[in-house]
Amino acid sequence: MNAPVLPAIRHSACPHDCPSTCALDVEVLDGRTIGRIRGSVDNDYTAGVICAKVARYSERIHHADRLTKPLLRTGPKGSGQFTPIGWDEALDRVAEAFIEAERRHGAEAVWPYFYAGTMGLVQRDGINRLRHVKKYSRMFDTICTNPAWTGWIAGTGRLAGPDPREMALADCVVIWGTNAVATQVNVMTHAVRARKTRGATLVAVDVYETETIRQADMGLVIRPGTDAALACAVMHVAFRDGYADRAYMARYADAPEDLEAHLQSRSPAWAAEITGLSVETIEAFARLVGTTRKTFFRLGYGFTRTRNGTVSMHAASSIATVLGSWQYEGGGAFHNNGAIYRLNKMMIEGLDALDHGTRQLDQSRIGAILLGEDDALAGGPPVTAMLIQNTNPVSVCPEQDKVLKGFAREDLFVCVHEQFMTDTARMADLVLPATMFLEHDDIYKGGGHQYILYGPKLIDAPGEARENHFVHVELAKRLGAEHRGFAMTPREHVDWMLQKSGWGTLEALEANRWINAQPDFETAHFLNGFGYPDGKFRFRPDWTRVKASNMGPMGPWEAMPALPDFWPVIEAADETHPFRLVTAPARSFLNSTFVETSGSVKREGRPTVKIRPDDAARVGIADGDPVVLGNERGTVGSTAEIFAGLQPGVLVAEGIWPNTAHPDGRGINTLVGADQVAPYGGAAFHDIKVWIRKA
Ligand SMILES: Nc1nc2c(c(=O)[nH]1)N[C@H]1C(S)=C(S)[C@@H](COP(=O)(O)OP(=O)(O)OC[C@H]3O[C@@H](n4cnc5c(=O)[nH]c(N)nc54)[C@H](O)[C@@H]3O)O[C@H]1N2
Ligand SMILES: Nc1nc2c(c(=O)[nH]1)N[C@H]1C(S)=C(S)[C@@H](COP(=O)(O)OP(=O)(O)OC[C@H]3O[C@@H](n4cnc5c(=O)[nH]c(N)nc54)[C@H](O)[C@@H]3O)O[C@H]1N2
Ligand code: SF4
Ligand SMILES: [Mo]
Repeated sequence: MNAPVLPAIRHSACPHDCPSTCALDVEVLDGRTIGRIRGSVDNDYTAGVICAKVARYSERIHHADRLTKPLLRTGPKGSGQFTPIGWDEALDRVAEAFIEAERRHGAEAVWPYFYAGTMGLVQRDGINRLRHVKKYSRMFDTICTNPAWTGWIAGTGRLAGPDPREMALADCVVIWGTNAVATQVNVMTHAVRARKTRGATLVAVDVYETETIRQADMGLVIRPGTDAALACAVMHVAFRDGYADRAYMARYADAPEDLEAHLQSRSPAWAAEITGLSVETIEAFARLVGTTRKTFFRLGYGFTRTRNGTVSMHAASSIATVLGSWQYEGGGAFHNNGAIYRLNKMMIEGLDALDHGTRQLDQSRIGAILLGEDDALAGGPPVTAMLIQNTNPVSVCPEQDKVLKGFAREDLFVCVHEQFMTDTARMADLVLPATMFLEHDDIYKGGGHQYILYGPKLIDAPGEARENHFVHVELAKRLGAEHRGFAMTPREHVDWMLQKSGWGTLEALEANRWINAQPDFETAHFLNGFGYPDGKFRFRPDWTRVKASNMGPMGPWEAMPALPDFWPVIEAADETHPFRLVTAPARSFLNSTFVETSGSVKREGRPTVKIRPDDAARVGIADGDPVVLGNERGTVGSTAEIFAGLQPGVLVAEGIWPNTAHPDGRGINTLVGADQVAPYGGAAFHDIKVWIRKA
C-alpha cells in the first residue's frame, strides 16, 4: 500500500480586516491549490484557533466566481454587462481616464479609494504612493476606527495597552462592545483560559444577546449608545464605596477630584433610566470590578459606532484609571496596539511626495462627494475618476441611496480592482481581477495582539488575476509617476520597511515566523506614565487636540462633555421612527466579504431583523414575515426574526448582505447616516432611528 501524500504545511497570516490577524498554517496541495487552513499552535496569541470562515478558505480562493480577466462595461452602468479585454488595454484605459480628468478639472478630480479588504501593508497602502506622487485627492479614512481610537487616545494618550495575552491572567474579563465570538475569536481563547485556570468571571456588555453574551457569566444587554452612562455609574459606585484608588489617581490622573464631584449625580438609578438595566445589575457589576484588582477591560469597536461613541470609549477606559486596574498584571484596559509598531511607511506610501495642500475627502461621505454636495467636496473640483481597491463602498458605506446615485453618474469613470463581482464592481466602467493573499507577498501587523507576520505567495493566482502592487506600478508607468517605490518588488518593500523601522530583515522574519513587538510591562501598563507630557491619564481631554489626522475637529464637537458623561446626541427614536436599529456583524461574513461562499451563506440564511416578541406584536409582525424598515434616508426589505434578547424598541440586523440579497435591491446601509461623529469623524452604523412594518 502506498503511503498517502501529505500536503505541505506553509505559514501565512490572515489578511482580513480583523483585530486577530491570525498566524496561519496552510495546507498547500499543489502549485495552484490549498486544502485546510489552521490556526498556528506555535503562535501564543492565535493559539491554534481561527474562525470557521477562514478555516474553509479553499471555498473562497478556489471559487468558480473569482474574477480572472479584466472586464470592460458594455451595457448601462450597473447592468452587469461586461466584455473581457487584455490587461494592457485595461491599464491604458484607466490611465487615459485619469489624464483626461486631470486635464479638465485638475489632479484632485481623481480620487483613489481603498480600504482594508487586505490588511497587508504593501498591497493595501501602496495606492497612496500613486496618489501622493500624482497629487490626487486624499482620503480621510473614517469608516471604522476614528471614534474608537480617538476615544481611547483621549484618555491614555497612546493607542496601545497591556499585553492582550494577559487576559488569561485576569480574575475578571469585561468584553465591552465587541461580539468577540464572531468578530475576534481569539479574545475568547484567552478570556476562557482565565476562567478555566483562575475561576475568572467573564462579563460582556452589548445591546443584544450575542453568542459572547451567552458565554459570559454576567451579560449586560443595554440600550444602544448608553455605555457612558453605565461607565459613569460604575465609577460613581467606585468613589462612593471606596473602590477608587485615590493614591494611584493622585499620581496618574489629571482631575480625579473634578471627576468625583461630577459623578455624584451619576448614580446607578440615573444610569438605570438611561441604559435600561436594573439598579441591582449595575451595582453588582460595579462591585465585581471594584473588588477585583485584576480586571481586564477588553474594549471593542461596536459601542463606538454611534454619535456619542468617542465619549463612550473614553468613559469606559476611565474606569480602569479610577480603579487603578492598570497597575496589575492581568489588569487594565486594552483596545488596539496600533502605536507599538512604529513602521516606516515612507517607501510603501510615497510619503516623501505627500503634499499637505491636497484636499482630503471623507471616505464615509462618498455618496455626498459623488453627488457633488458642496461641503463634501471641500472646495475642490468634482470627482470624475476613481480607482477602487480592497473595499466595496456601494455595499458598506452609509447613505447608500446617494452612493448608488453617485456611482450611476455618466461623467464618472470608475475602475474597481476586485476578487469578485461585488455591488461596487457591478457599477464600474472597468473591472480588474485581483489576487488573494496566498497568491502574493505581504506583511501584516496585529491590532488585537503584538505580532508582525509575513504572508508569502504560496500558490499561483487563477487566470489573469494580478496583485494590487502590479496595478500601482503599471499605472505609474502610464501616468508618468516617478518614485523609487514603483521599481521595488513587494518583498523589497517589506525588507526596506523592516530595516528602516529597526525590526531586522525580511529573511530574519521568515526564519522566525513573526516579530514580537510587545513593549515591556511598565510601558504597556502606563506605569512609566500615560502618553501625555505630564504622564497623566486625561479625565478631562482636550477634544481639539486628540488628533486622528490632520483634519480639524468636526461634527458637534464643541458640545462634547468635558468629563466622562452620557452625551445624548444619538439618533433618538421618535413618533415616526419608534425603533433604534443596530447593524451588527454576521459571524460568517466579514463586512461584505464571504457573502459569496456557500458555507457562510448557508450559516447566515438570509437578511433578517431581530425584534422582541412584545414589539413585534405591537406592530403586527410575526416570525418570518417579510418586513420593510425605513427612515428619511430610504427603505430596506428584510425578514422578521422574533428574538427576546433585546431592550424594548431595539432592532438588530446582522451582516452586510449584498444589495441583491434584499427584496428590493437596497442594502442595510440605505438606513445609515453619513454625518460625522465628533470630534474626528466616523460612521454611526449602530445609531439609526427607523420604523418597521410588515411588507
Ligand atoms: N465575523 C465577523 N468578524 C469581523 C467583522 C465582521 O463583519 N464579521 N468585521 C471586522 C471589522 S472591519 C472590525 S472593525 C471588527 C469590529 O469588531 P467589534 O469590535 O466586535 O465591533 P462591531 O462589529 O462594530 O460590533 C460589535 C458589537 O457591538 C455591539 N454594539 C452595537 N452598538 C452598541 C452599543 O451602543 N453599546 C454596546 N455595548 N454594544 C454595541 C453590536 O451589537 C455587536 O455585537 O470586527 C472584524 N471582524
Ligand atoms: N451596516 C454596517 N456597515 C458597515 C459596518 C457595520 O458594522 N455595519 N462596518 C464597517 C466597517 S468596521 C468597515 S471596516 C467597513 C469595511 O468595508 P470594506 O472595506 O468594503 O470591507 P469588505 O466588505 O470586507 O470588502 C473588502 C473587499 O476587498 C476585496 N479584496 C480583498 N483583498 C483584496 C486585495 O488584495 N486586492 C483587491 N484589489 N481587493 C481585495 C474583497 O474581495 C472585498 O470585496 O464596512 C463598514 N460598514
Ligand atoms: S479570526 Fe479574524 S484574523 Fe483570525 S482567521 Fe478569522 S478573520 Fe482571520
Ligand atoms: Mo472595521
